[in-house]
Amino acid sequence: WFTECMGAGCPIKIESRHQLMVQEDCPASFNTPVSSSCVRVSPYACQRRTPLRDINRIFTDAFDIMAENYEFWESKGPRVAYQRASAVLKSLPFPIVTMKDVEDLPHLREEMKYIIEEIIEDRKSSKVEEVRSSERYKSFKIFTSIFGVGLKTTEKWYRMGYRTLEDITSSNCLKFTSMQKHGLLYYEDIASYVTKKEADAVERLIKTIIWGFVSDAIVTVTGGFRRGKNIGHDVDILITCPQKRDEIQILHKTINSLKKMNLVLFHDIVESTFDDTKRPSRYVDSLDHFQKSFLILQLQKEEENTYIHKPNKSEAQRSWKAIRVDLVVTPYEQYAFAILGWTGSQQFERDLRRFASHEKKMMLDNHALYDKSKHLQCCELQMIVYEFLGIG
Ligand code: DCT
Ligand code: MG
Repeated sequence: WFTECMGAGCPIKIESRHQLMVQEDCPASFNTPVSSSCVRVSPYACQRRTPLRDINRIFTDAFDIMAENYEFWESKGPRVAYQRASAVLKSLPFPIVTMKDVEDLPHLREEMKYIIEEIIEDRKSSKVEEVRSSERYKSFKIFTSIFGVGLKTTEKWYRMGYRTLEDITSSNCLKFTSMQKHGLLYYEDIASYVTKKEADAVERLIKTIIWGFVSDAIVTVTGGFRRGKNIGHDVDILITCPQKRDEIQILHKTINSLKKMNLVLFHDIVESTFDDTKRPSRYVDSLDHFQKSFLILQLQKEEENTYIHKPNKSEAQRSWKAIRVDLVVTPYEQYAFAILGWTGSQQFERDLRRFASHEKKMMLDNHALYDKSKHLQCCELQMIVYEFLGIG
């Protein structure tokens, strides 16, 4: 039902989330190279088309490293600025060749243009190389990639003098949470990519289990795979059912079934913290309040499984691979908003919320769309369509 809603007398079909984006004025095709002079780039990611293949990766990788490093220093302003600039470059349908190509782009600060200039001239930026080779960045990159390890723990370990994964695993004085223990146990598998084929296998498994006890449940793979990516770091799955009594039990039942099949290597359930009186959050990066489970599943390898990456040592020896899966259960009436919020990318979501707030005087989160001028009234899905297409 998410894909169809009724307009003024005629049904509006939403084939994909991309229809919510407003097309650029320039009729440029994204398959054919176009010049920078005919492209107008919106400051909002939700008004831009972003091709899956990033033709300016040499620049966006550099900006992503800068953003990550600022995140490691908990400098939110510069982190968001670099993420935003990186997203702008990812949307470009032409390769950056000269500085003229970037002169009119939004969100590009002088220091960022300097990095672009360095890369155009030398294929690399001294500032980015300095960050990339710094001991702190390298250690933070490793520690934060462990499932269950956030910035606070990373900071603590770094201050204690730990630098490498081996330092952590061989330490006698560190205490780990259960999540971290499992993160370390399956580190190589989790740090490597989940392929589309593996995501499809997880989707089939979860659907078979769920439809075994709730035949009308809706199960959708979201995140990067819904955007058409071929690889990801996890599989994000949204679940809902029309009957409230089914919704309440569905997550626990699913995990029990997975356990009976001996497929659960780790799981953690976070119960819903949904409180209607405390919403919406004005913070564009705020998390949602759905019931969810963070899992590590043991996925049996298929015979014909072809790796798009080199299998790591432990992965090559086993008949299974550890896969990170997020299961999220949403109330039926909030499902459309949850899908919108969980499809990503992170920058798309952030800008969608900023766009709603700054341009439409509304507030959007993963639960609803609120009209600020009408005492935070919850709206219907079709309102999203009308508002964002500007046809209300
Ligand atoms: N999300 C968000 N804000 C965040 C993190 C996530 O809005 N700070 C949304 C967008 C994507 C979705 O949740 C799932 O998150 P991830 O799995 O982290 O992102 P992804 O795009 O699926 O990336 P990957 O392909 O690496 O899994
Ligand atoms: Mg994901």
